[in-house]
Amino acid sequence: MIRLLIIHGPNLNLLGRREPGVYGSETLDGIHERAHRLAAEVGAELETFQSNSEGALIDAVQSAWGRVDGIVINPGGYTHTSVALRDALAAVGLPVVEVHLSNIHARETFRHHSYIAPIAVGQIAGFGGEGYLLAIRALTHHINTRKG
Ligand code: CA2
Repeated sequence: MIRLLIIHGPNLNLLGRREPGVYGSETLDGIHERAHRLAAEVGAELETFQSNSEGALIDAVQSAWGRVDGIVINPGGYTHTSVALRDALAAVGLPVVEVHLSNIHARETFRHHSYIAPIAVGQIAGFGGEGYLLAIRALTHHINTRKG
């Protein structure tokens, strides 16, 4: 069975409770419920983690090594700032899919650059919570193809 980890960065715990116009009205718990259902369908085991702290996110990435087969990550604002988070992801060497609720390329210029994108298998942006489900499918396919 494939083991996946979804990681959410800062402020994503506020989902569904603030700025629904930008980030949608679905809560993180709602997204997790749908993600767990899909994971069961595609034969994956799913863990989720959210933190507002850069160090805790890096610890979560490091502790994924040897325990999971792939990571789905929405690094939130750290997408555009964190060399350290990118280094951690590169160090563990697991396949990564980067997810953003909003289309970061259609927003302010400072959101166009991602430190994570170059070390990710791919990026999904602009589909709201659905993006995590697309990422689970894409990552599962990627892992199965690589193994097979
Ligand atoms: O679109 C995304 O998923 C982002 O990663 C969200 C980050 C932002 O800094 C990135 O540029 C794009 C912000 C997360 C803030 O999440 C909130 C959720 C609900 C209410 C307020 C903030």
